Formats: sequence, structure tokens, C-alpha cells
Amino acid sequence: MLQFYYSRLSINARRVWVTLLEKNLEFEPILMKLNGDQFQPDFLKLNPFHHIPVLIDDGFSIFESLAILDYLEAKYPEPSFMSTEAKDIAKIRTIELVTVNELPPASIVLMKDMLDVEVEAKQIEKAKQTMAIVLQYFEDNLSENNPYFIGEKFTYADLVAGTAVSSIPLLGISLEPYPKVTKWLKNLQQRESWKQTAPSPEEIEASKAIMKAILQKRL
Ligand SMILES: N[C@@H](CCC(=O)N[C@@H](CS)C(=O)NCC(=O)O)C(=O)O
Repeated sequence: MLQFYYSRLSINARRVWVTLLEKNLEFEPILMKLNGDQFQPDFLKLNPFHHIPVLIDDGFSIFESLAILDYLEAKYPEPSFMSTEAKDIAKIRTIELVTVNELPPASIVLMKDMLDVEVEAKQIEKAKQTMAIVLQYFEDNLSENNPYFIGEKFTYADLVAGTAVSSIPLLGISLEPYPKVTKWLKNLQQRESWKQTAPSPEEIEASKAIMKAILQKRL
């Protein structure tokens, strides 16, 4: 059976978790606390960079969430969350990469500010600008009449961007100026996979001490 190393609050893990659920795959969830357990020798053998998510399929171990999604799509193609149209493939890939390249550095700065970890005012300003550019890019790529980025089809663009955008309001950034993004997020929240993987307010609160320790590089 597939083994999935994750944590309830990890956006990088959530995109894999949603994919496993959406593909109706059976898996054994292995919950990591990220309180130092990610540095244990057994875990470092799975990912020398001490990150979750990690997926193991019959002894074959994979890390990097987008690589895991590629693997799951190739090995378990039904239902498919990719397209075969050249322009759609480019759009899905761009949205995935904008999400994983642009959002995390900005999120880390805003998280530091929120958790009272030292960060310069100009970095905060820059992070807010990046958030606004990314959200506007998503807004411009959604339409009034379709539920998802690629029309009626739910794809990795929705899955990857959606799991990340869901947590942006927690950083004090309002989605109100982006009505299409807000509506799209509501569509995603209707999905069973979304409901099942959403962290509760208590879990979010409880994770703050560990997040602060990671951001202060105390772990
Ligand atoms: N690029 C990686 C990022 C993974 C990542 O940063 N995971 C975080 C949780 S969201 C983590 O494991 N942090 C603990 C640590 O780095 O020690 C991916 O997409 O899988």
C-alpha cells in the first residue's frame, strides 16, 4: 500500500493528500510532527532535505510534491487531472510553478511578521506586492462562467494553486479584491477531498509554536 508522510498544516503535503483522495487511492497516512522528527536518520534516508511530503509506493520513495503528483498521474491515470491540449498543459504547469515558486517566499515573510519573528518592513511590503501580483494573475486566468482554471475540468492547476490560496487569508491578506478567486475557492471547498484535508482552527492555532521554531531556525 502507498505510504504518505504528511502533516495536517503542510500546504505542500495537502496537494498530495487531495490528489490521493481524488484518485480514490488507498494509502497509509504517516503523520509527522515536524518538531525535529524530520531530522531523524530514518526520515533523512527518505528525504535528505528533511521535508514532507514523502510518498512510498511498494518500496519506491519520492519527495518533492510536484514530482509526487507527476508520479501519481502517470501510475494512476484515472481520474486524470492533466490535459492533453498543448495550451492547457502550459497553463496548468505555469499555474503550478507560479504557486510553488512565487508564493512560499512571500508567505514565509508574512508568517514571520504574524508570529513576531524579526523581519524587515521592506520585506513585508515586497511580500504583500508579490501576493497581490499572484492573486491578480489567478483572477485574470479564471472566468465568470467556469468553475475551474481549465473550464469545467478540475486539474492540477486548481489543486496546486487552490491548496496554497486557501491559506493566504490566514496571513492577513484579504481575497475580497479578487471575486473570481473567491468564487473558485468556494467551488473547491465543496469537494469532499477539500473538506477532508482542511485544518481546523484549533489545529492552526496549535501549529503556531512549531512554525515559529522552524522560522527561527531553532529546529
Ligand atoms: N519543495 C518541497 C517543499 C516541501 C516543504 O517545504 N515542506 C515543509 C512543510 S510545508 C517541511 O517539511 N518543513 C520542515 C523542514 O523543512 O524541516 C515540496 O514541494 O515538496
